[in-house]
Amino acid sequence: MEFVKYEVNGAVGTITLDRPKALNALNSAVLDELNEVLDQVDLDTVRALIITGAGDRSFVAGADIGEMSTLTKAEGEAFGKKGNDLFLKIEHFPIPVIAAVNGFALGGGNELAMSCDFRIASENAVFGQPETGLGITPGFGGTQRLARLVGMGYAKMMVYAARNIKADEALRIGLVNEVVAPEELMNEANKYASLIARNAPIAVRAAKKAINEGYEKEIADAVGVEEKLFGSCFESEDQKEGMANFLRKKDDPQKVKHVAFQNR
Ligand code: CO8
Repeated sequence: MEFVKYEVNGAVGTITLDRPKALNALNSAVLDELNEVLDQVDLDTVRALIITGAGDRSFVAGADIGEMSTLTKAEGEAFGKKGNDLFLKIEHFPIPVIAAVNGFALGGGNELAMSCDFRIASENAVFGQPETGLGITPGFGGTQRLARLVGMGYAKMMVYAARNIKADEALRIGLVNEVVAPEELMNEANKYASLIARNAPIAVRAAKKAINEGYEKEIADAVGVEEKLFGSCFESEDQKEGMANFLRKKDDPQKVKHVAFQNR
């Protein structure tokens, strides 16, 4: 692939968007390649994904402004749908996806980061939705996910004013979970991916589904979603092994600190 690299290390997959001449901006080819890479992830062995940008300046500097500049109304809608379909695929990807934000996360870049399960940023990261300054609205889910993540007030301020914010402000408003030194970013993202990967994969996937599906529902219906997914875990070998391990006597040599879950 020309713009998207994929690397697997144990149970952690890392997707790197690599289009240096445009600060990793998302053109149609990048979106297509990212979609293709997601289809290639081996869900039997990979248990967490990290998405990052190549280089030390930019995660993704937005959708490609050159490509968008001549779109018609219908083409604009179609381009928006292409991004939205892909970002929904990331949001609902069966395993957790972590955004490691290593610089500019503007427009479509911030929208990509927000479609991931959570975000770890380097100190030099910059977040924003500059679209109104370009004569458009955010178009890859920004008007929706930003308000859900940081609340209406900050979302409206960022979108209407098109003012970029630095990592510390993003942390304060809850747009990112953690901010670390640039050289620590991938270590930190890998640390969380590894923590996720050592837990029972069926349970982790069920938890992601429960949080995502329940979030849009009334609480009484939302806990119903959880009940079903919680119940389904009891059909797994990993639940049996995980609980049996806990219940083994303290001095039982068969008891291990972390169960090597089998994904079954
Ligand atoms: N699209 C295309 N090219 C870009 C983009 C982009 N979004 N961002 C940067 N580039 C290119 C520049 O044109 C430049 O190319 P060249 O060297 O050939 O001139 C190269 O990357 C380096 O950029 P700069 O020289 O501008 O670097 P600076 O350090 O001076 O500035 C910035 C860095 C601040 C990131 C600046 O490049 C910038 O403001 N970029 C645009 C950011 C932006 O507005 N992003 C939002 C785009 S709109 C969007 O994402 C909407 C998403 C939904 C679309 C739905 C469609 C229907």
